Amino acid sequence: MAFTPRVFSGIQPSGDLHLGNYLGAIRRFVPLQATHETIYCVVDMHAITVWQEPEQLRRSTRELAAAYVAAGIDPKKSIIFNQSRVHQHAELAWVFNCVARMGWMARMTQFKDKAGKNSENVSLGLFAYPSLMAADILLYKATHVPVGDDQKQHLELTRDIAQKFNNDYAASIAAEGLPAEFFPITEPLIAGPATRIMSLRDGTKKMSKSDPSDQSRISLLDDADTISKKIKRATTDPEPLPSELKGLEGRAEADNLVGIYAALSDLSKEQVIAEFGGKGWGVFKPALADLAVTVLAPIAGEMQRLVADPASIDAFMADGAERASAIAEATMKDVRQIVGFIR
Ligand code: AQP
Repeated sequence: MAFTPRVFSGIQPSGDLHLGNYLGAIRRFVPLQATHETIYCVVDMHAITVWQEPEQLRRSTRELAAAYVAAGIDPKKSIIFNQSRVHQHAELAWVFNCVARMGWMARMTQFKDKAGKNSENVSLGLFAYPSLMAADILLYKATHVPVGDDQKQHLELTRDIAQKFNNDYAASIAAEGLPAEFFPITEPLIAGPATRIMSLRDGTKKMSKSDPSDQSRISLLDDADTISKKIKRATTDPEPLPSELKGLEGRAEADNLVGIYAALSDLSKEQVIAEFGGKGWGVFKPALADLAVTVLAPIAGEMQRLVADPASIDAFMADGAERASAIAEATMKDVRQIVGFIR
């Protein structure tokens, strides 16, 4: 069956947004508005899988909505809303908890990374997180999900859940006169030079909101001076940049900085190497710092302007939640029938 080309993606309001979130996700959301129906969610229910101070969660939720708009997402064209406002996310997640298998969930590497040695003491929500993520996506029958590379495994799980639901309930889906492929098998959109931005301090760790070192990431609200300092202090090796792409192999930090330059300038890594090959860090780092400031400063300025007026953010998120609810309820109405719930 032909599904409407529809994009869904979400980011957690769980800390300072960073360059990885921007290049791996938000920046790539913007052009999709021209080709797809687009739904961009602030996934506050995912955020509370680890402890969040309530006031801080409200602030981060508005800040993330502001970042979407500041980066170029139009709240009239796209649907922007916070997840907890559309109760069908929780409702469908419960159904999916009963479709997904414990073994599938136990294989999720992000859970293993986040729980670490403490897996007996983390929330049940953190374990069930990928099932809620599947509900976020499939509630809207999204055909495409732009995400960073770290989310690839969760997207595969979403596809498995959709497939199993379609199979397990095939007879009921048919009895309701609904298409056999009730949920789509969603495609991830993971492409470009910035699918996994690494920490500025350690090229083997991804840049992350939860890294204890502020020097490991560039935050979207960092000022020009802070951005420049963080880039100049970024860990690198002593060699100059190679003149061919394969010279970046085994040089994680160099590869990361070249990837960041490429993504910020909409160039390929080959083009960046063609320009800077043979040059030292004393040339490349200041050029990267200037580029990062040129791209990020206007976004930070616009975010600050928007967060100064929380009522206007709440207004466009309320409008987004209303539009999201209409789609979500249509899906849930069918799901309740398919599963056998009486309403
Ligand atoms: N380092 C990254 N490089 C590229 N993309 C990234 N994303 C996150 N980090 C990078 C992408 O940003 C989107 C939102 O991520 P999220 O907030 O839902 O959760 P996350 O992936 O767990 O992000 P963080 O910032 O690293 O948070 P913590 O520290 O809480 O784990 C996703 O599309 C993600 O791929």
